[in-house]
Amino acid sequence: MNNIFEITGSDVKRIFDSRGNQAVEARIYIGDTYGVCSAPAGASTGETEVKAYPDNDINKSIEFYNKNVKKALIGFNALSQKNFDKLLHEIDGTDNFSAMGGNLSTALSIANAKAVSNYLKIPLYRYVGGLNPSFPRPMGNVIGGGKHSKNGTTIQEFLASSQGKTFFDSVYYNIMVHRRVGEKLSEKLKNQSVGLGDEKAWTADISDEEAIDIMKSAAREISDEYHVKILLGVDFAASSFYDNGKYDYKKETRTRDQQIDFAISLNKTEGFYFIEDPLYDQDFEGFSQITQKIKDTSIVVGDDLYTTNAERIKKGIELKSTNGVLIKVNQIGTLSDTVESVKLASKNAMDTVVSHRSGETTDDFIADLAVAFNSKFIKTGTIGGERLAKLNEVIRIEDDLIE
Ligand code: 2PG
Ligand code: MG
Repeated sequence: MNNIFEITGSDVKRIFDSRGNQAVEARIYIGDTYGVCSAPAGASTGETEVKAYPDNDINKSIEFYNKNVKKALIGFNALSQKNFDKLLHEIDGTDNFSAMGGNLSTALSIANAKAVSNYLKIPLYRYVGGLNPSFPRPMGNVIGGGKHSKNGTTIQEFLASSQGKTFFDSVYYNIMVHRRVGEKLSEKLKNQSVGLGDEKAWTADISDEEAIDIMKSAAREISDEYHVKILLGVDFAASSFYDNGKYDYKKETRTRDQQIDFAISLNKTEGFYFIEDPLYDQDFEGFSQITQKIKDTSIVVGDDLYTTNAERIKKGIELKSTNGVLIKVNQIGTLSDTVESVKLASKNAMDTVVSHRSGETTDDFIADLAVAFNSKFIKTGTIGGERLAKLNEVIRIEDDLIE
């Protein structure tokens, strides 16, 4: 080897994600050491995020890798993550990874960072984030609908974030809220079925208003029983029920103004703290109207609005669209692009929220990223193996750092 961080090989294979869909997993080798990463997949994908696979076909990504990437990586210095990610952009040759697919670039990019952190024998959160790690709060999906289940609520996610003394405690209280909500739904719906959606939130044929009431009463009970503050939130994922200027709910339609008022009332009247994607993903001005009204008592977050894209975040900063940014690596395709977005957001006093996707593998890299980025929350579900993989990893990091 000419340099000690020289990439000696790489490998890409297909595995399966939590929905049973195929997912791409990549390995980057530095001698005997390697980093491995598998990419998740969204269902409510943003219009401007990079596409997971060319023509939706994972095999095209694998072919592209075998033909254009595998050889080009050999001998490359893995230590410069920026150059590695630049190389991926160059090999791809388009401005949005449409040749190789954003999930292949994501898996390779994170696998490279993991290879170096393993080689250096330092945890990924330290390698990415340096000396000042901090702990996010877990933000977990308790009731869900939208594109994540059939016949669920129109709003995609009803979320809880317990503010326990430790991350472990907060995860535990979130699970208690999930459990209590399940009991309340079964009681309410008697013989009707209550199931779990893609992210293991409860899903049932109820209205959004009913979901709000159940969330509030379950959270109040758990809060009283355990003496813990619990923040509530929603991810509207509003692009998924936006149609021609209107927002189509199960039983009613809201105009843009009504939708703005509804989002504001969730904070002002119902006390919800976290408001994600309340409008469709082109309405930067509408977001701004909501944010100006509730920014002192809530975090308004752009997910589909920004797609972890620094150019779009810049626009959001100029228009004061939100005070929070959701962060998903595979929306933009590389770790370096993600870091750029996080830095831009943080510099402009916007909170970051590192997030899972609805289709997940057991990869836990978002745990390290949330700690490295000093994110306010990590949004990654409440139960389910692929969700707990991330939460348990933050618990391990907490344990290591406290000892
Ligand atoms: C979201 C995500 C994760 P998806 O909208 O925030 O909850 O969903 O991965 O389907 O885009
Ligand atoms: Mg979202």
